[in-house]
Amino acid sequence: MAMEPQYLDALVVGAGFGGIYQLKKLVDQGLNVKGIDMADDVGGTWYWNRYPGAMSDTMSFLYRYSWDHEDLISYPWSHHYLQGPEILAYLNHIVKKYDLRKHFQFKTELLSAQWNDEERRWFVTLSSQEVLKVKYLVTGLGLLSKTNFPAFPGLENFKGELYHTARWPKNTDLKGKRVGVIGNGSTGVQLITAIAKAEEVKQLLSFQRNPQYSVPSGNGPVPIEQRKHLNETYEQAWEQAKNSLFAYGFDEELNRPVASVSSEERERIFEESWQQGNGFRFMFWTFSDITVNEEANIAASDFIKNKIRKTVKDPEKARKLCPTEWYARRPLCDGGYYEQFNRENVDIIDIKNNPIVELTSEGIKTTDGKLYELDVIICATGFDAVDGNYTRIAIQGRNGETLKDHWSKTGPTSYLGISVPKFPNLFMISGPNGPFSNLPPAIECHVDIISDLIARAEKSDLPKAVNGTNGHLYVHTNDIGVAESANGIVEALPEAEQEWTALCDELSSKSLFRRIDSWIFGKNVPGKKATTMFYFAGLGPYRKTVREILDDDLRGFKRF
Ligand code: NA7
Repeated sequence: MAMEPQYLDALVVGAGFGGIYQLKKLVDQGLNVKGIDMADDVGGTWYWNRYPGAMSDTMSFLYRYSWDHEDLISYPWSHHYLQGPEILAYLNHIVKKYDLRKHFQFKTELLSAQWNDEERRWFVTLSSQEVLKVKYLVTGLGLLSKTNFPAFPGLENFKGELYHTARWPKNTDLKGKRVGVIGNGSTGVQLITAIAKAEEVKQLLSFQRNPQYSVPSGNGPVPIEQRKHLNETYEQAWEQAKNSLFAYGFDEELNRPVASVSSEERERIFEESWQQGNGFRFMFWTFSDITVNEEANIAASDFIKNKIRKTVKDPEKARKLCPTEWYARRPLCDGGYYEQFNRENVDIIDIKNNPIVELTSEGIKTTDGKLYELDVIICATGFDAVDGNYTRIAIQGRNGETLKDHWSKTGPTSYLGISVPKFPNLFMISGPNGPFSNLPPAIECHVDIISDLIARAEKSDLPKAVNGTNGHLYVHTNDIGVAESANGIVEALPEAEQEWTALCDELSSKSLFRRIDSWIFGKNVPGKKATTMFYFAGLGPYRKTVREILDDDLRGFKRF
């Protein structure tokens, strides 16, 4: 039997950094709102990515919300970086502190959402069989959330354990096992380092297609004095981060091309950064042109390759670990990745020259006819990033067009990374062409904008939902005439989306990142349309631009 629809002001999808903050904001704004997540608890990315070594590579003091000063100065953390479980604990702490759990419904998936022009609401179907009618649909589905699980032939034949890092099961035991890891991006590098260091596995083979550039993270305990100083200057620290390009806690170098210094000075600057640690710092604090100038890029790559050769004792392993592409993927850092290959039980299998042919019952077979016998295969193969979670759900705007349809010709697009024409009152947290930066402050910025847009829509007097007899909050459409109301809608104009898309494209046009097949330009998943996925001018300029748009009576949006 079909369930009675439940009327809500807003549905927030996702219980990660974005969903938690969005829910809090809308509750604070007096809306009746519900949050859902497929997982059985909060955490989003950090709920799913429980693989050994999972860590944020943003400094701990900036990998959190900025809006609770008391919490910022009192919540404990010990190291420069946070491990996955610490981030989960932090998010749980925030949910508890603000009593948000009661608004969330877990193990619940958004199946479909259809805009209804007559009622001016989203009709939403959930996996729980519930049907909701909501004014605002806010999606915090995660940039890196839908897994990319390559369809290797024979996947089903492997009789050992087969995992994807972003669906890591609880209580996995790798002791004494022969483990193969496919993929060596951010995740693979962290995983390989952690598993090798734990010294539990019998053998660890990294099935590597393209070697990556990684620099030390510089992780370690935070001295008490440093924390004390931070607590005294936290507001300035956020101010700096939010107005910088990537919000990683340093001022990016904007005026020092590699060619402007002597080779000795260049080495000194690279070495200083290497000693200090952090991938973003190495790429963006040292010089201003590593990602846009070929010679500068080669200088940085050569520095890292020399470090690899010095670190890895076996020349053949070192050769395999030295990248051959531009240094133009998301910058990585590690806690001793290259060092792990000095262990006898850790090796690299070059699957660029000898690709994987199939998985057999025993392990992985490559084109050179070799069969690598394994007990566990771990796919650290990344994500169908940014739009992957949107195109798998039927989100239908005006005229029945889905987001997938809308994006089928151009690739994923939006206005400000938030709003899409013909999808009224749909607000994406970190949608396509949002700012490329440390995620929590970017997410926070999106949530603040969305909350502002919703507050403005609310001012246009849509009737408030009322308490129903069944305990739900709902509105009787017929009683109070929602269908007749012409207010409360915010929607991007098509030309605003086109201009924003063209701007994002232009901003990345000179970047060497575009020449690499990575998720940042949608080039990591077979069949996916390669396109610009981010606004690359930085978080600071993004925030300034958005502020101007909001102050200019919502330029690029229509309201009705
Ligand atoms: P990434 O960065 O997309 O890395 C995925 C890795 O998996 C990378 O080494 C890929 O090789 C490899 N891969 C993907 N598909 C295949 C197939 N079919 N065969 C062999 N190898 C494959 O994902 P991560 O999870 O590491 O990181 C994603 C982001 O999360 C990261 O940037 C941070 O922002 C957090 P390739 O390089 O394409 O040759």
